[in-house]
Amino acid sequence: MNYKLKVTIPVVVCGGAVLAYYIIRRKAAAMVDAATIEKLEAGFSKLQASDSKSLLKKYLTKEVFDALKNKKTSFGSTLLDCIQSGVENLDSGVGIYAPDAEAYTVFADLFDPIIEDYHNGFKKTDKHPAKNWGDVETLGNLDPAGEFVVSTRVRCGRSMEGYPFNPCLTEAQYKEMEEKVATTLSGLEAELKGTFYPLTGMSKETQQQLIDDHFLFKEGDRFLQAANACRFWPSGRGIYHNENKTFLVWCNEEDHLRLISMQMGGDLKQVYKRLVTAVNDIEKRIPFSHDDRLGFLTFCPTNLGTTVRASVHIKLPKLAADKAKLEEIASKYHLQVRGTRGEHTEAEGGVYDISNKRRMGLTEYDAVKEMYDGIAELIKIEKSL
Ligand code: ADP
Ligand code: CIR
Repeated sequence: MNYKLKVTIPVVVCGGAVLAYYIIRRKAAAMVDAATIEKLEAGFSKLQASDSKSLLKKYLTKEVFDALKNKKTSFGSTLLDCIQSGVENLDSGVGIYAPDAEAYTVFADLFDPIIEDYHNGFKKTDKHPAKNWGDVETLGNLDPAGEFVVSTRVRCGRSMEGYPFNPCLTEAQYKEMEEKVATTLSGLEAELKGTFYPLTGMSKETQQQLIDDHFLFKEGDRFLQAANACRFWPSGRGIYHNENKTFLVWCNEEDHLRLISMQMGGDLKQVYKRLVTAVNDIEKRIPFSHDDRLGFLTFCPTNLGTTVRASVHIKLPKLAADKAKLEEIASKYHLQVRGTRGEHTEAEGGVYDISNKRRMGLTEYDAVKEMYDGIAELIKIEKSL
């Protein structure tokens, strides 16, 4: 037997086995495991049997479910990661989150119709416009006499390039991101100058006071928890704010960053101007994830695009005497009504949080203007009653 043959045969046999092993492993990694499929089937049946009013229930048809149940993103996220919040919380309005940015493409058959429904007809063939904050000077004070508007707030969300969303982050990444955010924000100046306060180590009293004063995100949101967005809490979570708490940044709650400008009264121009200055400055210091079609990328599809939610805390006692009527009129102006402590809460002392609903398919300026014009109309109606 010649020497060459003796060596080649085992190498070929061995090489084939290794190749087969890797092919099987890659297939296994690309396949959704049996336990996940079982949970998906159970979740789908639960949703179907329920009277949930969520967009998830509306658009997760049997056809869409079957087309998506075996798919995975390269992060290993499945349809279950997208829908589990809406399955566990049947009172969800939307019921779906993107565990990583790729989910918007892999599970597009479900995300696209939900996006279209929520953002007033933003179709899968549509492209979100380029960022445009517009002319801040053209906005004014919504309620100069201070009769209706208690406070005004404009926020936007940002995801840091190079990091997935909450369900895929490791604890080390959470800490690294918090460190980057704290260091970067320490460079802000003038009115934006402030301090970063990590949630880790914050006293329960301080935390509760910040929540009660509407500055800090709440803890234990069941919609986020079910979406796997609260792992390692409070690691990597925190809040930055300037001295008089008119400019704030949330770190690693629902989104990597929430940039917020707020103050008492109805001076939307001042609030918006402060936010625009801050975002322009921070964008020079941190690269953010942006998609050509979807705009700025966020964990929840309701926040894609501009990510802008401009809101007032407002008292409209006559209009709000009939809550259904208030909601109906608000939706005519593309506005969304929330309770005093935010989404999924009740109004306290007759104070409602009313904001623009859609954030996609229009510019930042137009999203804010939508709230401005709508609130001006609601105040006009309230005065006429
Ligand atoms: P978001 O999606 O904008 O983060 P949430 O509904 O979770 O909003 O509310 C976050 C916090 O912001 C809550 O404490 C809420 O009361 C507060 N908030 C919202 N709008 C206003 C406003 N115009 N004035 C004061 N606080 C506000
Ligand atoms: C829900 O579906 O009700 C929650 N997951 C929150 C969705 C975000 N809501 C919104 O309108 N921006």
